[in-house]
Amino acid sequence: MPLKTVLITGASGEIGHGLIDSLARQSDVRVVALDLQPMEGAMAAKCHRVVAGDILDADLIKRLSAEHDFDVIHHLAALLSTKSEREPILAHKVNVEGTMNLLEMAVGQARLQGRDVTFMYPSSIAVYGMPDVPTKKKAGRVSESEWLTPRTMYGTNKLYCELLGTYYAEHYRQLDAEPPRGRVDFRGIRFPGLISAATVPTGGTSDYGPEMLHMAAQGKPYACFVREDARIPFMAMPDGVDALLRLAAAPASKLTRRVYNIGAFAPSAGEILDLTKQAFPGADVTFKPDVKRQGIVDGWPEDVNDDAARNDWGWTPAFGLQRAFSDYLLPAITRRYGK
Ligand code: NAD
Ligand code: AKB
Repeated sequence: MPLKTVLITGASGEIGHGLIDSLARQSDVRVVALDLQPMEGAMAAKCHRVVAGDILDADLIKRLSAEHDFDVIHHLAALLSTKSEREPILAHKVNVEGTMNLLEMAVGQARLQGRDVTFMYPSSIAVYGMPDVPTKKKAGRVSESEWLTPRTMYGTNKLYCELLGTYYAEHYRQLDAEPPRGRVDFRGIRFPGLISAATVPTGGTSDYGPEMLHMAAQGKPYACFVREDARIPFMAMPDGVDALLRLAAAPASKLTRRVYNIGAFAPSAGEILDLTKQAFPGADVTFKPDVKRQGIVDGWPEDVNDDAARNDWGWTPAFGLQRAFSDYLLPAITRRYGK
């Protein structure tokens, strides 16, 4: 079987961790991992090659492109929403210029090799922007074309990069005399907040969900920075990774869109605490809303309509809220912290 070469940028992060684990089980795949941060030994051992470097380093990206023919690129490297709001210029550089560097590399490879290169892009519910809580409640499950009025640098970067990727896939150099021999097959997923048992998030705004659980499991106090009734969609990490792999493998003929919502469950912060307390009755969690971070969460939808993903490529999460806790999060987190 011919080997597929898969590039993962941002490979040392939370999704990268889960994705490398899953890809390592596929014997026909070799992973080239790129991240600013070093990768822990056990993860690095699962990769064909690990490169420490910056997606803004155009020479490095050129070198990687000269050394490998990529079949699939999972472009995960980014600054998340809270960090992006604190450093908006850096966020724009990494999230937009970095993505542009990777798209340029992908289109160069596709044209040179005369075949499509699949480009997977993890977008976010942050592309949505509701003006206030009553509107958010009234909107309910938003579909892909609604409320595309993000209120953060991160959400704005994500929405623009969805458009940029679509341009590279469908209209890049549309005035050229000859049609291209290969294209960038850009595919995006608007992820909800992801909750992993193996890693703890940093720099995001949906972090209160996983932080609450990981702190309770360690017997540490946690002050939740949103209100008890704050509600956004969340998902267990294995489902997030599975979605990336499933969409990457879907036949292009089945896809009616380039960017899809996916949903799993949409608990309030209070409901996450209730489940956390069932497992860790001594959990010391208080609600101390930070008005500004709460404002970001209030701008994100309560839930998403993911009918297109279900119809086109068979999206269906393995974990609902109860099962995510009972069968994935609690056993793995309890093992991790030895409580
Ligand atoms: P993460 O913060 O855990 O990982 C991001 C990784 O990118 C980090 O390891 C970081 O070192 C790396 N990185 C940052 N700047 C870089 C640069 N200039 N060059 C190379 N590497 C760089 O984030 P994650 O949760 O793994 O998210 C991965 C992707 O998924 C991001 O694009 C994020 O926006 C998106 N996403 C995540 C969630 C979530 O809840 N985790 C939800 C929606 C979308
Ligand atoms: C964040 O909070 O920034 C991310 C996301 C929902 O995109 N987890």
